[in-house]
Amino acid sequence: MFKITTLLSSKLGINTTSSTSTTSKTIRTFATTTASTTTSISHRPHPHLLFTRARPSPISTCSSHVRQLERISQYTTIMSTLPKAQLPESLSGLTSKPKLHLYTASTPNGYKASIALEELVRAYPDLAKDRLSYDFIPLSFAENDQKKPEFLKINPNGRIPALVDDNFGGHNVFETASILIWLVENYDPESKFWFTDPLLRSKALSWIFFAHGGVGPMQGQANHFYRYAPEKIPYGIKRYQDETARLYSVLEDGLNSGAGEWLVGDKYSIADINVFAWVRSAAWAGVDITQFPKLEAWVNRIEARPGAYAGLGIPTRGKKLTKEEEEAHAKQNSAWILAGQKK
Ligand SMILES: N[C@@H](CCC(=O)N[C@@H](CS)C(=O)NCC(=O)O)C(=O)O
Repeated sequence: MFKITTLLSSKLGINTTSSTSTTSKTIRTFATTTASTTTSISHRPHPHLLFTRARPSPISTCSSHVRQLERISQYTTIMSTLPKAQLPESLSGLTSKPKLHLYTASTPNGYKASIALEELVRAYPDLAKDRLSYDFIPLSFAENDQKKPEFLKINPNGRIPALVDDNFGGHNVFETASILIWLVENYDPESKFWFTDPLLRSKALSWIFFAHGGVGPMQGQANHFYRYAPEKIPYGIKRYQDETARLYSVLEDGLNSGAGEWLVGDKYSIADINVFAWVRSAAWAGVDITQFPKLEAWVNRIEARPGAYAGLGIPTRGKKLTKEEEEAHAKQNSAWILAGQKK
């Protein structure tokens, strides 16, 4: 096994510093890779990531082992070190292999994608049995999963969420707004969450870009200075909280100027989903949402939707924290956030 380990290391660039038992798991034949359809399913990112053709190296002094490996299989699967994929509850009866794979975590950006998927699954139950079927891979920031090489091939930015679509040969999509647009363009045939009218679609894109470039980054910075920064810098905290509140006031005006219920037209769309997950976490950033009554009512309206509720449980549902729990949570997060900044 040691020789095979060394061989894998030199031929395929695999880190083989793990124990022999772990290493034995890294060698699997393509043919024996199976998918279970229970709620925890075998993690199978798209083929180009994990299947590496085992080929003899011209510099190998171990050619007999190369041949031995090739006899085991034409392909060698490198066991992913990412967590296993899981089926969402909404697809618990699914018997076929899910087509979409969402890499995510329980954060506002992660929830955007899971809410969109859960809304679509409910809107198109037949599609959800096939092309729209999905599983999710819960990445751990504490384990730095989002920076692992196999994930960086899916999202070179090393952040969640990211989507792999087997309906399109394992096509990878990253950046939340891009994921939402991909989903409605490909899995919303009746435009239940999107717009066929070019003017409404343009309006929706305006709100999507506004939130993607404004609310997410600014509220993220408010979170950082208010919750995670090693020193409390009043200027930084105020700057980003004020800017987040200002952006909320723009959303409030947006709701006032339309029919009042949704950001675009008279329809709940991905323009709403794209910013909702951030606005509902206003308190974590220290921003008081009660200053914006329309926006607060809009949050409550979306939270009451079964699809949004289900999406907020993927991968896990947050719970209301006490002051002490909030501090402990912030401390735990700041450890990986600050460590990550050094890279
Ligand atoms: N602009 C990106 C932002 C993604 C993002 O910042 N994700 C955060 C979680 S909300 C993340 O993965 N953080 C991990 C890290 O910074 O290492 C998007 O919209 O997808």
